Amino acid sequence: MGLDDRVITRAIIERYTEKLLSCLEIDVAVVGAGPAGIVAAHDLALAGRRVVVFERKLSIGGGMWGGGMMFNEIVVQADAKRILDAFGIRCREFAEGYYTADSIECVTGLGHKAVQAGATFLNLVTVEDVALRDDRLTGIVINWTAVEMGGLHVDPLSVATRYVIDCTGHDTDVVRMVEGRADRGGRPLLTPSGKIEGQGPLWADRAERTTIENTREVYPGLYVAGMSANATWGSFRMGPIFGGMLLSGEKVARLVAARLEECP
Ligand code: 48F
Repeated sequence: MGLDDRVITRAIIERYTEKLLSCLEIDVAVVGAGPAGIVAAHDLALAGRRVVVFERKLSIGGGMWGGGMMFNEIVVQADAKRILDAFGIRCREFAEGYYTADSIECVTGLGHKAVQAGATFLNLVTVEDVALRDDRLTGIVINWTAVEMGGLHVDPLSVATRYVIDCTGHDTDVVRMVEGRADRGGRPLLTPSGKIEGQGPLWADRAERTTIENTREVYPGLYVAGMSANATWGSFRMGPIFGGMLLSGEKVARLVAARLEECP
């Protein structure tokens, strides 16, 4: 039997439309498909939650592909090795307490398990704004990244969600959007200054520890995880060590799952 181009086109459009329609009212929107976002989505999906990851780029993985300065190996500390093990990602001890893994295996391994756990990924979609009601984050505003790149004047669409996790890394994109609304329908962030505290210089040891501490709610309905947590709460950057990102994704999933259970 020959292949019919019309069926191929129809298959893509119908299946994607089905997928997109299932993403309009969800439990959790994860913004950014770096390592923290992927682990968070995986764990929330396993907990039975409707979770969608919005990623502006074509590829998921964020800053993980390139390891450090394009040397595609990453370093993970002892505390986080069990997460790589759970995802079936191989690593090797380099020195006591330091493990290395192939960054390609890491991104593909994390992504594969997250999709199979039930998380939906919408790549090529940028979160460009937020919806706030009664001092709470209630939704996100999305558009095709190509619209932004092309500078096209096209209105976005919106997604209603019970929680948002900002996993946008150094950008802290969602937190920035909320911060910008403090005096226009919103209120200050829960940070000491009420604003984004900003990212400090490189200090792997402190940064990795504080990433976990800073993984928390920063505005009603909005959590931060991964590098975004440190940039929001004013801690250090960590460079190409990724254990903190994995542990932060795991922690935020636990926190948000608990909140969702409080109000089913
Ligand atoms: O930067 P990224 O990998 O975040 P992460 O999970 O990990 C940080 C590390 O890669 C590294 C580090 C650790 O050693 O410091 O930097 O915290 O991934 C962030 C993802 O968010 C996407 C962006 O394209 C990237 O893939 N992103 C950023 N802004 C938006 C977005 C947005 N407005 N809408 C959708 N995706």
